[in-house]
Amino acid sequence: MTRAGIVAVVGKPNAGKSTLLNRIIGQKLSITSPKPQSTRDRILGIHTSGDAQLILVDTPGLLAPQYALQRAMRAAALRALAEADVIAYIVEATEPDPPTLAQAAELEAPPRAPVVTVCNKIDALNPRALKRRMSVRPSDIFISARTGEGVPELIERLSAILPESPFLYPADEIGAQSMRFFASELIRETALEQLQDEVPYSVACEIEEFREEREPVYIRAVIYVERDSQKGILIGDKGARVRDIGRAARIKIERLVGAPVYLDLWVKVLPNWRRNESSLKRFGYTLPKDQPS
Ligand SMILES: Nc1nc2c(ncn2[C@@H]2O[C@H](COP(=O)(O)OP(=O)(O)OP(=O)(O)O)[C@@H](O)[C@H]2O)c(=O)[nH]1
Ligand SMILES: [Mg+2]
Repeated sequence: MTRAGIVAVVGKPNAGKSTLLNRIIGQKLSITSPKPQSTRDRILGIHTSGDAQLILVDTPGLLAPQYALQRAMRAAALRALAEADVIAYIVEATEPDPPTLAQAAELEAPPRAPVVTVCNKIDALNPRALKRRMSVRPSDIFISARTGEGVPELIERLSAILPESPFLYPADEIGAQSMRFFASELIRETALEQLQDEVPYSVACEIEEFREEREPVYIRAVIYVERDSQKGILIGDKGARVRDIGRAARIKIERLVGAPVYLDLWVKVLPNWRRNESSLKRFGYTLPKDQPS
């Protein structure tokens, strides 16, 4: 008898959802950043061990949307909640009194699937504070996605709740998205690392060409920003900034594809793309049907 199903990983921005997905999968599939709102769409990670297969769905942080991209992000999180067999709701150990999932997601009705509340970042608490926290929230699972502490117990708890089912993916599969997608995400992550203030939020990345028949793998990618001034920042003095981003992103992509990569990186402006429905579609974000953009 095997168990398999979808585990939605949800929570407020920056709670450590993507770090947890990567920790469970044992490979970097989802980009992470100290800056909130790094994940913009659902990221699938598959973990098979023993007789259980967890199809983990990392999601954008739950927030009240203010523009079209954030509406698409919220919709992605809500879709994952609706499709889940189990929900892992991630809260931060350093947040004294975290809201319930229904409050954080502003849900009208509680979600259908059972919710496991996961208290992450326990490495950031001293032992006394952690003990106190455990005594006031005894049904939470306490973990550190950063160190891995508590993660095996979490996997066990989630596996036990999954429905009986044959495996839904081959047991050796860990992801379901394309190399193109991962490459564009790694470029965006690098931009998040190297840019400040509002600029990283205005970044989208599009892969125009991805040729892997020969080495080095050739990738032509464009970083889009919303304004000319941002383009100037991205390019930097004599192109230094975009060169640095390209170099750091190339190393990450090489690790992923396991081959040398030539990354041909460009910067272009697509005015106000975050507020524009057709631009969002072009970058692969899906808006909810019944809402205006
Ligand atoms: N100390 C500590 N930091 C952590 C832990 N897990 C994640 N972080 C840090 O928290 C920050 C946010 O992590 P992410 O995994 O990107 O968080 P997220 O919930 O996916 O964020 P969004 O995608 O923006 O909603 C990063 O700087 C992580 O390194 C943890 O267990 N302990
Ligand atoms: Mg994330």
